[in-house]
Amino acid sequence: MRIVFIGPPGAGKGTQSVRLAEELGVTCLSTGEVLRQARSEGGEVGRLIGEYLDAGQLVPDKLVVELVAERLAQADCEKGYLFDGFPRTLPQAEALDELLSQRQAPLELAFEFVISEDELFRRLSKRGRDDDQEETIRERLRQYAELTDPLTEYYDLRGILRKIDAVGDFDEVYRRLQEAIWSH
Ligand code: B4P
Repeated sequence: MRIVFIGPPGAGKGTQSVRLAEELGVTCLSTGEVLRQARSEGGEVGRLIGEYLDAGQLVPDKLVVELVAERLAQADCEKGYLFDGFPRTLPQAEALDELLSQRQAPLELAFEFVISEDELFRRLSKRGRDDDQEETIRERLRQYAELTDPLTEYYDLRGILRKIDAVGDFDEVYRRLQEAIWSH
């Protein structure tokens, strides 16, 4: 299967994607993880990426799309994949469509994680990653509303959007994802 997860920071995309990808036997790709890894490797690109992450801003589309294109070309993506946190902007969604149309393998499902801001703050302040400071979380939420939220309409118009209530314990949210997949 070919799936993308869309949702605000802290909605639980990363938490759910690993288990779901394993159950479906597809490759799980988190652009957040890929970017944090690139930062930890250092160098000019790593330093630049780190600046965006620490400011709670999205990394420029061109850079992210290049990383994803490289990853998609690897053999393990042939069996399907689950993208966690990609695409995050309309240009990224269009670039992904372009890459997939070359492979004649369009996306099948786009899950939108729906959750309140209060719950997001509660979760992220408990997690305490470098970019989980209050001011950075606010900026990430602002970027989400401005740049990522419009993607839901993009996928809804195609009939592949499924909204998932992301409030509840881990197993409950996971069951909702499974049900949406079974009824697909
Ligand atoms: P990501 O790594 O994608 O992380 P996230 O949005 O903060 O969190 P996620 O939704 O995965 O939440 P998680 O499961 O961890 O992005 C980080 C940054 O990378 C972005 O801000 C951006 O700068 C950059 N980036 C990534 N992709 C990009 C792209 N395509 N373009 C440009 N920039 C990009 O859960 C959060 C916490 O909640 C955890 O502690 C978890 O334990 C807890 N939790 C999860 N589910 C729960 C539940 N059901 N109940 C209670 N707690 C729960």
